[in-house]
Amino acid sequence: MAKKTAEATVLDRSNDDIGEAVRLELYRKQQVIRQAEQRAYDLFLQNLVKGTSHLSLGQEAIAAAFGTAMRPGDLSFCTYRGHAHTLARGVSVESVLGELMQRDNGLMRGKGGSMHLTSVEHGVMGSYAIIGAHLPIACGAALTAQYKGTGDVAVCFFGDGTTNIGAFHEALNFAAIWKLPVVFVCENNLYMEYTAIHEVTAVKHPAADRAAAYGLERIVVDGNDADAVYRTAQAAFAKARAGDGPSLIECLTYRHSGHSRADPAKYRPEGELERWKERDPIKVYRERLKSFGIAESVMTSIDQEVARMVDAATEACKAAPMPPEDILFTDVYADGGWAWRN
Ligand SMILES: Cc1ncc(C[n+]2csc(CCOP(=O)(O)OP(=O)(O)O)c2C)c(N)n1
Ligand SMILES: [Mg+2]
Repeated sequence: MAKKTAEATVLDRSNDDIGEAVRLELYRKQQVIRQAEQRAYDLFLQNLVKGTSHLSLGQEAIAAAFGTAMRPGDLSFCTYRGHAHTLARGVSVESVLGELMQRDNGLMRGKGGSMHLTSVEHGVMGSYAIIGAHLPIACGAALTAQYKGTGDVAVCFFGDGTTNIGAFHEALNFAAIWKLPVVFVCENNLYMEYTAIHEVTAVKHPAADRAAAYGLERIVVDGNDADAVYRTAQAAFAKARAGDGPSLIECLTYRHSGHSRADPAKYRPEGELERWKERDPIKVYRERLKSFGIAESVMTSIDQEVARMVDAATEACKAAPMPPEDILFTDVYADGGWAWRN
């Protein structure tokens, strides 16, 4: 029920199935991702981040909502566009920026860089730069969870273009046959590297329109609305934990920047970016919180607290040393245990 007041439409909070504490967490996570990635871009311009990197500016609601809906033990599988999903599992901004800056305080002491963020401790089971490679791996993690009966769920994030790779179809079929506890999350940001997805795909919704081929429900969600994504994630987790198998979720969204640092994204039609910016997920969510009667000052203080945290993380990374040379020889091979070979 909505009630009109002088300032705004105030929603009846008794209808709020998500609740204020979770809503504020969803808002904060989106701000952390936005501000950390904007800082990563600034540091790149200062030549402090080497190599390329791929930002999720404009796509924050998806990572924030899944990160909030996941519980410890659940396993995330990211692409090279994985800063957001890594931060959403609680990895610190300092660890992520330190990794991008190849410092000793980085998540992997600077050895992985932007495209390979991994933190087993946080359930972040790697970031994969080969398109589609991680979908079968997520199935393997889900099979392990099913076999051991842990109740954990594997969550695999990927882009629209990934749905045209063979591994997508193999993984979907395998997950469906084995009723694996895995949630496939397609972030449809309308573009692959530089090509619009609709120009090279036989169906309008690259993930959702193929779900039926694997006996799965067709799910399309507004990826710029953290509440909508959160509810969809919760339903998929409940299904997976109940032993009812995988879900394939297509989240509609848009990346504000080009594919990577090197891409000015000139291939996009005029006005498209501006239209999507009107539906910026953080702007949408701020309005949502206000409509639930949360004061603007509450959001502003979250923004400021996150800004201070990102500033402190940046300073810590600038002051951190480069890793010592001998780490070149550590963590190179996993022996995997030899015992089973006799
Ligand atoms: C197997 C493979 N082919 C090609 C590439 C080069 N490549 C890197 S990103 C990308 C586009 C992927 O688009 P999408 O899945 O929509 O993800 P987005 O970048 O939009 O998040 C391509 C083709 C690659 N990394 N791996
Ligand atoms: Mg894409």
